[in-house]
Amino acid sequence: LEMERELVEAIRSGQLVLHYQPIVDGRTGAVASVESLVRWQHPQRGLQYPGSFIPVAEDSGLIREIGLWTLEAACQQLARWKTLGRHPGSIAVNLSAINFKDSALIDQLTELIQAYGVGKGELTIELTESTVMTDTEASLKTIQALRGLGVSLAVDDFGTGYSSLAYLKVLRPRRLKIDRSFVRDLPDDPDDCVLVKAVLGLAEALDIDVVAEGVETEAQRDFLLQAKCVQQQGYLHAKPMPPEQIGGLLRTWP
Ligand code: G
Ligand code: G
Ligand code: NA
Ligand code: MN
Repeated sequence: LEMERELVEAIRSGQLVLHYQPIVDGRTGAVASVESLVRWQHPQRGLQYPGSFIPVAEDSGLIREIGLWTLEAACQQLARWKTLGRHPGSIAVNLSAINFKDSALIDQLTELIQAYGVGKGELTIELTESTVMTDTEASLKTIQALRGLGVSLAVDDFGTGYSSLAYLKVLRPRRLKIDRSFVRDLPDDPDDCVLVKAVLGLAEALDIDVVAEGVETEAQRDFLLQAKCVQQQGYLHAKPMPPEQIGGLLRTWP
């Protein structure tokens, strides 16, 4: 309850910040797009990571405000970068299942896109596999509405939940992110090698982009490149960083 009260204050007084982790072309290191990750700049305890407060926000309902705040902050940052002649490709925002199932989401996004001049494909919503793969009928409606707004869908932590391949075909996300637990033991674990290649083959057949998460070593990077997984994210390439640090790495725009 103490934390709940602090979180309300944090939202109100601007203590939440977004950091950005690049998704790069593993061949060149060039930034292909970015993922936003929320942090809480706590006045006493310092920088807090989402694992310490997102679950509290989900239980208390505050996640609705945080979800809207992150979407607006990301759209604002996108517009700022474009004004500065930089472009992140696409900004991904992580949303909780509660946000995805919120009937206000599409109206909120419609307003933000208008207010900040967000172009088609410039905003991506990142959701866990279990969020999109449960209640698929409702999910499909929301995903179609997102698509209509030019907002892309990325399925996060792919492989850790239960995925029906049939639903993947129906829901057609723009991007799958292979969970880092499958990347960690590459290229030594033959099972993981086969799994990663299988996901890549499946995604190619369905025309879905793949991002490998948690790339920490050159051996992982090189295995993935050989398997034609070009888009990579992880500490080998870049850690999450504040917007002023990443700005210079973005491609010039227009
Ligand atoms: O930033 P970090 O690597 O600690 O992120 C840990 C987890 O928190 C990840 O699963 C990530 O998806 C989640 N997360 C990060 N930012 C946000 C956010 O803005 N909203 C929600 N709901 N989850 C987030
Ligand atoms: O669930 P999600 O994929 O959104 O989680 C993102 C989290 O993963 C962030 O907390 C980020 O700091 C972390 N992360 C990003 N790259 C790496 C990596 O190479 N190794 C590890 N262990 N964590 C990473
Ligand atoms: Na994510
Ligand atoms: Mn993930």
